[in-house]
Amino acid sequence: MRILILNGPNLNMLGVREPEIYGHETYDDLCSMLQKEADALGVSLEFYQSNHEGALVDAIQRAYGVMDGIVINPGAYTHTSVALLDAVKAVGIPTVEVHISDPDTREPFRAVSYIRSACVETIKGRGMRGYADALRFLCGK
Ligand code: CA2
Repeated sequence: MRILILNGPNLNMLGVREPEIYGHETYDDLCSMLQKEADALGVSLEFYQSNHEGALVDAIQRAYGVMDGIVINPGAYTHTSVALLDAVKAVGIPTVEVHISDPDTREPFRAVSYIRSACVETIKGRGMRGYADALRFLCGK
């Protein structure tokens, strides 16, 4: 089983600022933690992070016919991007939406998620652990 771990804008800044919201762990810490989880589950991961909407759409399209699942934290594009919604619908790959914080309890504009309707599950407010939970969900564990 092959899973794409996709992160959107500013998630490469994890651990650098706003630790009260996003914690102290870095993007590299996140990837290491997920790789260990994947090894235990016997699945193969590919990691990709971009600050650019089109690059994220390209990554979703590249996954077509190659990946069995996608774990995506679209960052701020969650609340704006019809293009990411359409890309996930277009490829038809089971996709889990993850958020480190719980956007529904923050500013009202964060309560809107365009991508949610194309996702098989949404996991929010569990910190980085949410990504591992998403991985296990896709593996049926
Ligand atoms: O809670 C989440 O995971 C979010 O997807 C994170 C996005 C935010 O726009 C969403 O509403 C919720 C922002 C990611 C920015 O990450 C930062 C990391 C360190 C310092 C500043 C921002």
